[in-house]
Amino acid sequence: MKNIISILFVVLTAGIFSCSSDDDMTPKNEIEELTLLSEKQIPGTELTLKIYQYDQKLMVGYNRFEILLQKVGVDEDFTNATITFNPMMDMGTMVHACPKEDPVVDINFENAFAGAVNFVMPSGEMGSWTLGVYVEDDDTGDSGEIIIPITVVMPEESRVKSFSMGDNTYFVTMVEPNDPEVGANDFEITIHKRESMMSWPAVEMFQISMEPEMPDMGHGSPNNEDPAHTANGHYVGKVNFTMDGYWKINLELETGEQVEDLSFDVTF
Ligand SMILES: [Cu+2]
Repeated sequence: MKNIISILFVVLTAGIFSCSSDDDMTPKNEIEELTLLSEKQIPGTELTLKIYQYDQKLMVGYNRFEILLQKVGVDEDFTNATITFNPMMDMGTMVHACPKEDPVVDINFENAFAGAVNFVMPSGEMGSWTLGVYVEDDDTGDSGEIIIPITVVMPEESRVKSFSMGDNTYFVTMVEPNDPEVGANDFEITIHKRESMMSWPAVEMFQISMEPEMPDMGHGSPNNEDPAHTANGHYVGKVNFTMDGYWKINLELETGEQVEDLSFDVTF
């Protein structure tokens, strides 16, 4: 019976694909294929904004965004602007921000501003998040901000770790692998310092060594590349998963005389 169903499925889907027009063959790099978070006019300016998120849900971790601007009445993307992200969590007795990368015109999509926000805790009873997007029109000098209420959820496996060293608290966020597979995967983390509730600068000073292991099977893997700092607090290397299952990626972060050990779980 199972076989018949799977054959039927193959025949049916083959039918669907053979009937489809060329329109369905558009490459997967259209910005509209991302998830539209909000579309608004920026108060005090002649600009409208569309902001897209990469994943269906915003998560505790590294979230990428793309922004398109247009002048009202002009059917063309506008790029002569400066955009600032203001992520804010209201916890009742206090508010705090989180690490972020302000949007800049990027090569991912033509005329789109690419940015990111590292949410450090989920929305819930503890508090609620908003994402402020402040836009300055560099032609006219006009500026304004929109505040978007958002919901941030916790992923099944944590992608943000924090630790204290000296007087400082640091936040380590796993950016890649996002979609792990057997073989060599890009490995990327960001490191930020909580300077104050509102200021979370990137940190470039760590030397990192990495050792992936399968704790249930008692083995690691060869041919890994320790993450090294590239730019803006991003550290990039390679992690080699020799099989699927539960992996623990052990990291040793070192600066000066101080060392901190932490790990990320990856199951696929
Ligand atoms: Cu909070």
